[in-house]
Amino acid sequence: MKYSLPSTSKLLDKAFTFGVATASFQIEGASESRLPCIWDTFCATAGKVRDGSNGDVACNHYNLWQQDVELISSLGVDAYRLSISWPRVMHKDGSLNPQGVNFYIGLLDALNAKGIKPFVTLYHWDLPQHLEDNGGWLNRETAYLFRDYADKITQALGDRVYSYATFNEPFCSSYLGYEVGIHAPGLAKKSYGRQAAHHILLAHGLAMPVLQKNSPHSLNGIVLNFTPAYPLTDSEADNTAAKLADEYFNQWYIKPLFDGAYPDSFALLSDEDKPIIHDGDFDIMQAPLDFLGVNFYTRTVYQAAAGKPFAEVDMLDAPKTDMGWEIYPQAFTDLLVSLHEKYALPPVYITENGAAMPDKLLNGVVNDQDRIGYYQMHLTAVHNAIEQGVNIDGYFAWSLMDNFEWAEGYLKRFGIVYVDYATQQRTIKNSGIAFKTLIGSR
Ligand code: IFM
Repeated sequence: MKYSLPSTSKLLDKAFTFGVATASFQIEGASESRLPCIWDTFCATAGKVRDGSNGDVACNHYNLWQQDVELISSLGVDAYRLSISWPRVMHKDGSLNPQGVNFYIGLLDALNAKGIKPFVTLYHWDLPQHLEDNGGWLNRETAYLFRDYADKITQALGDRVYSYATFNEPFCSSYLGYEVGIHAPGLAKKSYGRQAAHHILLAHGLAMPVLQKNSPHSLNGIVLNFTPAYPLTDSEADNTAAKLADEYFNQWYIKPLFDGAYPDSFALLSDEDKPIIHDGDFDIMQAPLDFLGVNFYTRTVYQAAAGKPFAEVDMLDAPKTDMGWEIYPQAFTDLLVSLHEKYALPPVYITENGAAMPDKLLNGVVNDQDRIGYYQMHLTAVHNAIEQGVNIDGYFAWSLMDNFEWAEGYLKRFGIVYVDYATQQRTIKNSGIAFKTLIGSR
């Protein structure tokens, strides 16, 4: 079992970075040894998480991290992308929590000892609850508290980190969490989503110089997710709908970082929905990046509709993953090429790509041919983008192992390693074996 790429592909250079990715709340468990976060509260609210589950145990990675490092190493990857839990490493008074910091120091030391480069994300959605109680990302002050957290934790971790990302997917934290409420903290108001996005992008910009000062040798940047928008037909109206959707869901989070402005359709927001922007905010947001992390899973199709700027179309007959997300790898190449054409990008890392599939563990084997097909098509899509001139230096599979999939709880499996939650037994799926073979073949 092996993914195949042209023998001259940049993906087959030893210098290209292959890794696997996770996030703190999704795998760590051990919620009793950290402060509560917004996802603890959300999970405890009836009806918010589909299987009524929470992150109290998850993959018990907090206790099983040593065996997990062996597992990561056994895959032969060059890098491991993890996130730091803010509520694990900081006390309420803003001082560092040595127990939490030591957990990450042990993990980072073990990764480095094995020659695995740590890619660390500082915020993958687990905002301390006491900060949410004070307004969360609607409160401008949270951006400054994030800078302070970034300052303290990066000093404490010293030179152990190969790459820092400030945020994972500002779209999800702001739109899903504050605008439509299907993620924590579960607030649902357009103005909230736009204001939260503004404060998160501000927090990113405030933290970047801190990272460059405290960790000058690491690659410092941000991870954004994109769901490219396609028109249903060639009509001008559908094209306009897709363009507006693209601005609202994708460009909103990248344009301020490179162009120092929101997309033109900002003008379409009512005054009430517009975020409060202070003079100089866009200058802060435009801090130079050492890399851009791109997460890609699927595309969305739009058509024009009466009374609203765009309407999403469900592509009923299209192939889909277990999340119901359309499998459309051409959108990955199109996206990477279009970002390269629109913005002066630094080197790009694909920081997440993968698929949830309805896996079955049978006689110790998960024969996930559907996921293997997904990876094959998307690795090829990345190769094609590189051939068209995009500077891509790495690719991370989402995810190392099955884990807590947010509002879907444990019902959806994204891992290339299967997790039996009753026993915490890990089994490398056939997609993981194929990943290992590809990496080993270089
Ligand atoms: O599991 C998530 C991850 O936390 C962020 N990006 C998308 C993944 C799949 O939904």
